[in-house]
Amino acid sequence: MLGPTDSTGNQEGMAKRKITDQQQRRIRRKHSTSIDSAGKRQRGEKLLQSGELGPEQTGLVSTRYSNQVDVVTSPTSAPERCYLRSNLESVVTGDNIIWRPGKPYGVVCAVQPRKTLLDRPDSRGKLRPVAANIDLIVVVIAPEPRPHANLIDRYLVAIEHHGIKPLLLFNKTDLSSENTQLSKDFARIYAQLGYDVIDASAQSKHGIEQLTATLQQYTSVFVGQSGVGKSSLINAICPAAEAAIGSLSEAHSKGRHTTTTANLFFLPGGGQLIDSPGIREFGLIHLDEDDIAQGFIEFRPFLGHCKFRDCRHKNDPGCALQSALQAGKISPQRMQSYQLIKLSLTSD
Ligand SMILES: Nc1nc2c(ncn2[C@@H]2O[C@H](COP(=O)(O)OP(=O)(O)OP(=O)(O)O)[C@@H](O)[C@H]2O)c(=O)[nH]1
Ligand SMILES: [Mg+2]
Ligand SMILES: [Zn+2]
Repeated sequence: MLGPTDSTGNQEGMAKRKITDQQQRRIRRKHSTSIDSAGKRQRGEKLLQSGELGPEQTGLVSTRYSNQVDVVTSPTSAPERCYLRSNLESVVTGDNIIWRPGKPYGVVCAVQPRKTLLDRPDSRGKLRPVAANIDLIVVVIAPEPRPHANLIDRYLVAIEHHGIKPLLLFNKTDLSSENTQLSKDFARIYAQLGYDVIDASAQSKHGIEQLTATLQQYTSVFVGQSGVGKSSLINAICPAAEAAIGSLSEAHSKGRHTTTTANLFFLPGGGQLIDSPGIREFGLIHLDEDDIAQGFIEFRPFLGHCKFRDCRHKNDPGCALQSALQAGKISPQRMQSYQLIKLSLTSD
């Protein structure tokens, strides 16, 4: 079917003009957003010079928006919206900052050094920080959906690489399914490797007290396959957080908010939780083979002891990892997982 023609009856001319119009619109939009963000950044500087702000104090970023952040100073304080000083490169949820309060807006003046930083690639593949100072990642596992050792190991490698403490939470202990035994076996295997493991059920509330007590000491995040019960667990620990997350993602999909990172919540029993759907899935981005090997904690004593420096830890002569495997110090399952993850790096 032919498309509409312009007044001269020339289809080609119409197509050309259409592209040009579209391009012009795009240029106009781009131009206006850059003016917009530059303007907002200048507002931070103007406020600083205005003399209307309160004295410098410490605070914690609870939410990052495109040009502003919410800052909290205690578990009970209301979030205060702040502009950023123009020289601040990146400020994310979980950042400890120095700020000056003001009505209606304060200004963030400096970011304190970070203990840890989670990042993920944006739509162009560039790594972007998502959340700072997370010191515990709770990997949620359940009999349903069926757990996979390789997936658990991928999480652990990424967590080890970030220098964050992992906790394996085996949820749905109330459930009896054909994978219940498998889930129990995994709990035992990872506990033997030295990982902290908690059995729990968001439904029966078994283990929730122990989880709450553990979370008290940390700024944590929940990760894991869809359907394992992350939201249910968060809800069991802190109903306010889950409700807020729900309403926020709803608002987000309607385009009302421009939250680019995640939200921080104070847990009623102490501790902080950082959450957003985006932060729950993070991959093994930008890891090399050494990082992968280091991510298998029981491999560490043997690394660097292979005969050849470029040992692939497969059939190579004098491989310290293969010797450890023969001696039963490394399980065949974890060795297989390691080789699979290495393979996936080259095919990613
Ligand atoms: N039997 C049982 N079911 C549970 C338990 N925890 C969660 N569920 C159920 O598992 C399903 C998924 O739970 P969610 O909390 O939505 O899982 P999620 O990990 O947040 O999933 P995504 O948001 O998709 O990543 C729901 O039907 C829950 O009711 C539990 O402890 N026992
Ligand atoms: Mg969920
Ligand atoms: Zn080797």
